[in-house]
Amino acid sequence: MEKIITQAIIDSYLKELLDNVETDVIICGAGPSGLLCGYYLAKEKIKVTIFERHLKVGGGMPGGGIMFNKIAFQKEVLSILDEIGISYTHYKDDIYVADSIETISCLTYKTVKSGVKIFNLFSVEDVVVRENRVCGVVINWTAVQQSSLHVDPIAIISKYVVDATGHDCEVAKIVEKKLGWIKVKGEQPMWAQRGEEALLENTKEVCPGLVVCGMAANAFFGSYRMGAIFGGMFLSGKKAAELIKSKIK
Ligand code: 48F
Repeated sequence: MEKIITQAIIDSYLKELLDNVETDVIICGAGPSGLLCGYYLAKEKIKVTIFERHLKVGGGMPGGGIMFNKIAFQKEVLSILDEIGISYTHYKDDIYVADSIETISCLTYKTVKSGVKIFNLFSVEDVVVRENRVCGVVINWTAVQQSSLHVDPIAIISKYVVDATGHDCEVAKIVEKKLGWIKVKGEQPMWAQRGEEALLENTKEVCPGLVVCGMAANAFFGSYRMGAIFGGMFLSGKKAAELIKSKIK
């Protein structure tokens, strides 16, 4: 039995990894914006592969605000919550509250079931380029990175790369540092209203082949942070998907 268990794990994992060596869209980071972006793309039959650095998916969402596992949403995203199957209650004015564990569970379920392949424990450490276009990423095991082992990475090829790495905007920073094609301004302090308003506008293709979404988009354009309100993250993930869909199809 042990032998079959081992064979089953290795065989099925390697098949999936091989199947994702070339994909339509690579999303870097399985936080709320990256997951939702993946969900809307996969719904359109676009092949999506997510690489997530950590063991768990969800980024900053499960932690809620200061580990109180509640998160806030605005009225305008209730239709997305309904589509994903997330329950919520009205709190005050146009603010609604949801359980962060339920939210990330429902979102992960919908994303995976829509056909997105998530590889956890992989860190994106570089991009692949051709001429003036980003056309893939370079990945290595997070454990290799953390232990500073000298182990060469592998490359994954795609039509589009999405930087959904959150506050650190890591993929865009690699492009800035190595190629100088773009400038990452860096995130501003907290101003929830302004941060949320800016997020949709900031969700865009910042150089050929690279789209920023979620907090990475605000960090890229030097906009404000907003704390444990997630309407902007959802709208940003959806917009990134629509943008890529219009280019691919
Ligand atoms: O930080 P994160 O949740 O990003 P987001 O989708 O959402 C932001 C909110 O959680 C919150 C907020 C709400 O208003 O401001 O912060 O923009 O998720 C980012 C994910 O990317 C992973 C990281 O582990 C996290 O799960 N990540 C970061 N860098 C890399 C990465 C990398 N180089 N390779 C792979 N994954």
